[in-house]
Amino acid sequence: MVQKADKIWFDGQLVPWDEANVHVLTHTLHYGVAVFEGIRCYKCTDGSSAVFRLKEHVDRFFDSAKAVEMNIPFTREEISAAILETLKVNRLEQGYIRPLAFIGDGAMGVHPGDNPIRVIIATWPWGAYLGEEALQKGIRIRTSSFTRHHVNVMMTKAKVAGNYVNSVLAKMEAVADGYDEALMLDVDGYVSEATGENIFIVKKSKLKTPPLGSILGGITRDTLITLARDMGYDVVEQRFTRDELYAADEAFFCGTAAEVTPIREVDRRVIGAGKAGPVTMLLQNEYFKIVHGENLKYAGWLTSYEL
Ligand code: PPE
Repeated sequence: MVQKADKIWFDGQLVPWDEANVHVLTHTLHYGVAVFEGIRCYKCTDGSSAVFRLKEHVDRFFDSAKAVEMNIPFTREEISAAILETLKVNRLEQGYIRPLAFIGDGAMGVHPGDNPIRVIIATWPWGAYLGEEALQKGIRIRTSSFTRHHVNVMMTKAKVAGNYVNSVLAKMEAVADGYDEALMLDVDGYVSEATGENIFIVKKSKLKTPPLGSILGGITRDTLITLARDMGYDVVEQRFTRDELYAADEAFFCGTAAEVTPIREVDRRVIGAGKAGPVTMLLQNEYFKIVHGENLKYAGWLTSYEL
């Protein structure tokens, strides 16, 4: 169960958690057109709290809305300020932030007509997405029987609620079969991403991640590409197949929620030494330093707030 906070920001007002409700004829509930973000804030080593890459998340929120022709009735600055306000009112030192824009009730039928575009921002404490142990020991995954969206079937660069039916099906299948997460292939059979994470492989100290085709352009992916290159690693954005993944020295998933999660087994094949790899753990360690404000080189990615 999600841990309740005091308030949810709803169309410009802070309303009590239990009163943040919608009508059952909310258009999005029927047709799935909503856009959302997932953002983390961390308690920093100096005792302050900070949101990680707020600007990039808010920009992607508006880019997603544009892709589905949704006019968010607030500016980027208003949404950013509302996120910080919601964190403060909920006194959240560390956790997760979920902005969501959706189509309200009014007209029914596929065309949303002039139905209002409504926006909420919820926050809650959220620990390790795939469990603390996963971050240390790595996870076991399987290739999904569900294919990732074709780029002309869904707006894959947009974080659209309806896109996630595909993720939910893949995740349920993987968990029911005893795996931690699903690996999704694109329509051509190349490795795409997971249900809520991007993927990297490491071979001979070189990193490879799928290009921006069918995948969500992850902000964590971008963070790790920047970080790895700054640390002197070669990083390429290139398609690869599942057998290349099987033969990798290391593999890991990344995302706001999943952070940097090592993969130790894929489709019953052990990856590398069958535990979190050294490059993966080095990057994970650096990532955690950055989000906790311990690496001033990347301080520009943090937006501090006072509680
Ligand atoms: N791919 C998908 C499909 C995805 O949903 C995410 C984020 C990513 C890649 C990584 O993107 P980024 O967070 O910008 O690095 N998934 C979010 C949703 C998790 C959920 O269960 O809800 C997240 O990590 O917040």
